[in-house]
Amino acid sequence: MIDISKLPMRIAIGQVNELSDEFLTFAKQLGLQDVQMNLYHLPPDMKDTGRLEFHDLLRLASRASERDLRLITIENVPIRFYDKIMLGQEGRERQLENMQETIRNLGRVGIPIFGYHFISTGVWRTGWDTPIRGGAISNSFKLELAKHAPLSYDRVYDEDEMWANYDWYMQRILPVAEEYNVRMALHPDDPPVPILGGVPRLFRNFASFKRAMERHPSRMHGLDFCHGCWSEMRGGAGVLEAAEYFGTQGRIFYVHMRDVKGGCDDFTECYINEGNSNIYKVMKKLREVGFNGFIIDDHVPKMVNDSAYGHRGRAHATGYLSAMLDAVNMLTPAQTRDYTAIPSESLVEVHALKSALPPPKKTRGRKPKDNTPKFKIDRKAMQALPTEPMIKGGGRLRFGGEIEL
Ligand SMILES: [Mn+2]
Repeated sequence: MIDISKLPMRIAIGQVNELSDEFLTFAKQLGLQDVQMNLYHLPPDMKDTGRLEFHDLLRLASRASERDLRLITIENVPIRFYDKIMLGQEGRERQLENMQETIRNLGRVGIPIFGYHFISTGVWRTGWDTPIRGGAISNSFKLELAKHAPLSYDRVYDEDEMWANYDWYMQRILPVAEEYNVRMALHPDDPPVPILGGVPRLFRNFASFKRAMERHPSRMHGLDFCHGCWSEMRGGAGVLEAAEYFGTQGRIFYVHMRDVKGGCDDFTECYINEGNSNIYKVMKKLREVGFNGFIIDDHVPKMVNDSAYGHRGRAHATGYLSAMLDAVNMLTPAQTRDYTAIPSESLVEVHALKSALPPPKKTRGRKPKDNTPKFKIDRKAMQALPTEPMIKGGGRLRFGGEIEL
């Protein structure tokens, strides 16, 4: 498997559930090397067995590598793969076996990160056609409208049992992630409010992430730092502190970079450069703390004549983030410590760790070397596999009409 601890902080693209030729070409044209996939919905040509199968993942990884791209992360599986785990219902043992096998399969194929969430009722919005700058289409959330929604399940769940369910899952899945070297990256609840539809939303603030990371302190456990959600949590305040706290500990595995206007009880998703946060300051902070994962856009506004995938909105966001990365790379020295090598037991408070950091290296006048290794699939190993029809390229990109985590 690729040693991702050696990669630089970089921009990637994804939020697709199939690797069409068009998408891969788009990624190449944007000058990127990493692609992420979001399998919140499975594409029709992927077997639905209640888990992600080795052969399906291998085909996906090889499709990317054929274009000299790395399939760096699979984010999400359909909620029905682990809803009983999240809710502590009968049948969770079977789902656990499938999730463990999914992690093993990611490891066997060499996909180093699995993005996950713990939101059995998914992302909530109250407006899906909210006009923003220049008439672009976005989405919005008002708690006032959502709080009277009927129960999502048969009863109201309480926070303690949701934590018990989470702990039960982590205690059983992380040892497999350790064994197979797959990093599990936790996405916040979106929107990060205490409860919706009778189900508490655990990962809605700094304290809950701190608790999750401290109770399950594996090197393979970290954050999918959804900047949009962190911005929703406190109306932008505290984003930098959270990025610093978890980033310094090496626990931010990747970043969803989008922004909103407003706080968790009333917000609208917006263009990347008009939200609560100063994105330059966030990128600078990530670089300063030695973050060396990837950053992708997330949800983007639908621009004039945009595609279902949102190519125009994504080209804008990705171009903006690429330029911002160039700027911070020129102006901000990165720490060079390999944070991923920090043993779990020694994860300590941010200030203690910071004092142990080497001083920033001066990079003025020198171009940083790109040591990015190339990721290739072993074709001999592939030929030895049972033959199954390959995924046909050029399929339609399905995301965009519906919001993903
Ligand atoms: Mn997100």
